[in-house]
Amino acid sequence: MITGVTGQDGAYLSRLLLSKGYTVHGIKRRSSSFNTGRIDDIYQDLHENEPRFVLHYGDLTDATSIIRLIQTVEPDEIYNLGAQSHVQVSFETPEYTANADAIGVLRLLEAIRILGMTQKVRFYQASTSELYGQVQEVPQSENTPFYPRSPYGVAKLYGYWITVNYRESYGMFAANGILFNHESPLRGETFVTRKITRAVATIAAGGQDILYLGNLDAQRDWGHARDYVEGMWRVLQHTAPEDWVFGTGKTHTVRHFVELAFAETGRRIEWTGTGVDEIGRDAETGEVRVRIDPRYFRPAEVDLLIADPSKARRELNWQHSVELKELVAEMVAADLVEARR
Ligand code: NDP
Ligand code: GDR
Repeated sequence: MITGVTGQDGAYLSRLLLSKGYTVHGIKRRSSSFNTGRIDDIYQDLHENEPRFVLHYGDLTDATSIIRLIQTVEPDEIYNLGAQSHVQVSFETPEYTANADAIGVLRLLEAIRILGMTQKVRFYQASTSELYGQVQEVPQSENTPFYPRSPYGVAKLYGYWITVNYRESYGMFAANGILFNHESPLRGETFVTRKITRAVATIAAGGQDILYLGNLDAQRDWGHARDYVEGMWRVLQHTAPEDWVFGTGKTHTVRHFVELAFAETGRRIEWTGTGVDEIGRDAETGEVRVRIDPRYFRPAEVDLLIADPSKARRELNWQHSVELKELVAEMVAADLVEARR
């Protein structure tokens, strides 16, 4: 069972599990517009004989739906990927974010307990490098102290600890993957990487002039989502329920990501000015391509994330396979196809 099946990771994880022979039950929420674009190609008609990919309506803020679905599906593994996952949006909707991202985890764990399935179900919680927040130590490992910097990070902190607590209290196989940023052509359009690759592609196709961004100095450890869902699966196949860091061990600024993305379309960006007056120009034509819009600054920022994934490498034999340049190339190429269409 996958919550958040319609999101980036849900789409990659569904494919991975189907390829391994699983039957996948995805939980999606009701929306007034289509929200299944990332999984439409694997959706199977319910009327087919024994479909292996089944979607159910449910919501992490609705305990009744969670209990009913777990009771009906009787899953062996639950991957809790559902969340209000946008850090900046969490400052605008802090209460909803806490409800879905913190109490939502509790609802799942309690449902498992109420239904007497603590010894049957293996539970994966989508924890995040946002738990580290304000830099305490670099690189960040399973032993680095947490200091979240957003309502999202604080909600995820609860999700992390309630998962640990149910493991310790009830002997559940409940584990956290502490995942650093991972991206793909399926990444949501308002996260910075996809926002950049879409804008670069649209500019190349002649449809947009300027890309407006916030903090260009933030440093992130970016990998490819496909590698990270493999990590999630390995967490639940391990002999014991533990907590694991997944990342590449390399970090780059948002500014560098911008440069790499433009380079994919044969453009070089030259920077002038500082702070909100910083401007990125096309080095050849002099046209302004990037400007700062302070609206994208966050009330509190996470400046530097860099993973120490050595435990996952050592004990799960997990390693990222896609470097940043390759990731950017794949994202820009996919967005160029979209932009030209
Ligand atoms: P997305 O934002 O792409 O997907 C989030 C999913 O959660 C969507 O399917 C969304 O549904 C669903 N959802 C949102 N609110 C609810 C709710 N109340 N009830 C049920 N489902 C809900 O995120 P990603 O795929 O990128 O991330 C997956 C998980 O991993 C998230 O929990 C995220 O916080 C966490 N994470 C992500 C990282 C990353 O770099 N991508 C890194 C570390 C952790 P809808 O499609 O209808 O909006
Ligand atoms: P993040 O991802 O906050 O790390 O959370 P995001 O791509 O939103 O921001 C990364 C960094 O880029 C800076 N930034 C901008 N961000 C956005 N969205 N839009 C902009 O215009 C912009 N300009 C600069 C941000 O300030 C930030 O420093 C993601 C999510 O997937 C979380 O769910 C997940 O837990 C973490 O990654 C790990």
